[in-house]
Amino acid sequence: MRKILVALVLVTLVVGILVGGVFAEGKKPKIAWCPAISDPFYYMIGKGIADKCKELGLELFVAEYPKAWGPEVQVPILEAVAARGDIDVIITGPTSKDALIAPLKRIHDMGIEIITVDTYIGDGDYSKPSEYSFPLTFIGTDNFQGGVEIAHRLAEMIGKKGKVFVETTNPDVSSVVERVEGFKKGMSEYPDIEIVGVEYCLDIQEKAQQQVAAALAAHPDIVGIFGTNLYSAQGAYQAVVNAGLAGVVKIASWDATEDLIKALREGKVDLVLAQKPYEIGTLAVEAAYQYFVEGKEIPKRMVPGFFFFTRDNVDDPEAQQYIYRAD
Ligand code: T6T
Repeated sequence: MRKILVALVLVTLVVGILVGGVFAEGKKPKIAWCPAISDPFYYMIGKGIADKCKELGLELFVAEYPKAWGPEVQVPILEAVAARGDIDVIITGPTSKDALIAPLKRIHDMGIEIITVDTYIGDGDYSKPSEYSFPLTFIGTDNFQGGVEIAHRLAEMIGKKGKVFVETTNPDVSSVVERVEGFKKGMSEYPDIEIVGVEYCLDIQEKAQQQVAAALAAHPDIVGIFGTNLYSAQGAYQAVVNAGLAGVVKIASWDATEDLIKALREGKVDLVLAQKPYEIGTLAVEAAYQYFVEGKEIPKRMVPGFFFFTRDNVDDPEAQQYIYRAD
């Protein structure tokens, strides 16, 4: 009996050491970065991912940067990456909160972990069981809050009265949907401000420009415009400049591209919200490392902040870090 007990203790110890050892060492995951689109914001996320992978000694595969936004372009890229057979975790920004659930689930079922950055699937709450709660985490800006704050700042700029217009990208993309909702919520506090329209440019700058030009023609008394992402905002200010209304129509924009920062300096844009894409990228890789190598539980949501550029602070040395520069 004693011998059996000793043997049992020994077996338990050996198994414990083995399991503990595997856990402590962990497997370094091979990461795939699958951007949602080719734009300076996504390049900055990619830069954060690449730098952090280098620092942590992780292998990285970078998929192509799609030229257009949408599931029809994104899904085949994701599927090809999954089919490689050597990827442990895919970091991606789903281009639709609904249409990407099934394709990402199929990839997850192949044994590949998913981290969503910038945009989420479903309602983005991966902490409660649902058909879309399988990703490890969502890392992105508090878009609703950003929209609320933009509304208040734009309201101040236009004297809390008049017509405003929103140029955005798609009705099924979590990031911009929240920005518009936050903006509407913020504007609901100003009874003398009317939102005369919301248009969708599908992330195509020329379309944004045409839609804003049409809105200005239909409502010549528009005094403010919110462009919810870089292509919407860049198209919006160009339409306003072409209409000879620069400075008259106030423009609040999202995403600190060099183009928008220059436009801010030149008085063609009045406010720029900068997200923190580099930090989003580094956090995603850290999460993968902690999960695979350290066996840690990952928070289901991580929210880097944002920064507002105005003409008053645009040249401050400490503000320069927030400009998207992917060189
Ligand atoms: O605004 C970003 C991103 O946050 C959004 O989800 C899509 O558009 C951008 O990539 C800018 O083009």
